[in-house]
Amino acid sequence: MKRIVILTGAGISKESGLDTFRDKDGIWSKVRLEDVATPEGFEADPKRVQAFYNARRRQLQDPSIRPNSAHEALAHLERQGGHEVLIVTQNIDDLHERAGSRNLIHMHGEMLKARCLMCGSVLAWAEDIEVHTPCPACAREGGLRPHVVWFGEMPLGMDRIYAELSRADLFLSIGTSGNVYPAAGFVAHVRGFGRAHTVELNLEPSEGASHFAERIHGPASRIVPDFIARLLSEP
Ligand code: BV8
Repeated sequence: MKRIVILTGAGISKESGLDTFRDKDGIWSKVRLEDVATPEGFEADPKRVQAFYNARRRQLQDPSIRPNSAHEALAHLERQGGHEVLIVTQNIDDLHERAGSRNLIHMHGEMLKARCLMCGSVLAWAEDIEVHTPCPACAREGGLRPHVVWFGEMPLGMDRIYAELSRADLFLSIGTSGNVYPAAGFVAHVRGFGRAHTVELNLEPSEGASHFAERIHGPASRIVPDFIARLLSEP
């Protein structure tokens, strides 16, 4: 039985039809992250930020957007029960859940949840959020925002993540460019304990590729199922 911690990023959802951030046609090539993924951007122009997330929330619920074989392989690994599996995702989509993964931390929040700045409620949310949409819990207006972690904000679940990283026997990093911290620092954190095997599975070498003991490059929908099959065939 191995303790396996799996970090995922936008690359695992690319073949499901969701854009990545830093690829040439990625999200940050179309809109400035400072304008739509920072508290300052939200303060300056909440309407623009709500519109940015409303469009992505609607797209995520389009029937054409479905988990791909990489999400499914990770859910199978967890269900198969031979190993302890935790997915730490930077993604705010729900494709891991829809593939069947349960032991999952959304460290950058979730597109299908809203948070009220007035009463602190975190609510499941599938519709658009407008600037004056009232909070269903406290009925006040003007305080609803996407339950998403912006730059400069504290990622979610950090204590549990670091605890699991310190116990890991195997650390996989799938579909992430290794640009955003603290997620990009997880591999160095794990290696500091001198125990876990570390594997990068990505379309191309990430910023942090040199930190990984093993690097497998190619589309996630192919290399992830192959890797999981190999892992499950080991004694
Ligand atoms: C924090 C919101 C303190 C949700 C995101 C100066 C000032 C202020 C802060 C900083 C600073 N300098 C550094 C920082 C820290 C900052 C940071 O790292 N900035 C970077 C840009 C330098 N980080 C923060 O502010 C974080 N908070 O630090 O708080 C703290 C620190 C430690 C402990 C506690 C507290 C908060 C970061 C979260 C920001 N929110 N998104 C949303 O709108 O989605 S970040 C955004 O980037 C997404 O969450 C995304 O997931 C994340 C990472 O991107 P990737 O997932 O890697 O996507 P990317 O496009 O980059 O790469 C895709 C990869 O997939 C590529 O490598 C590609 O080759 C590959 N790929 C493509 N296709 C495929 C594929 N792979 C396989 N198959 C394919 N088919």
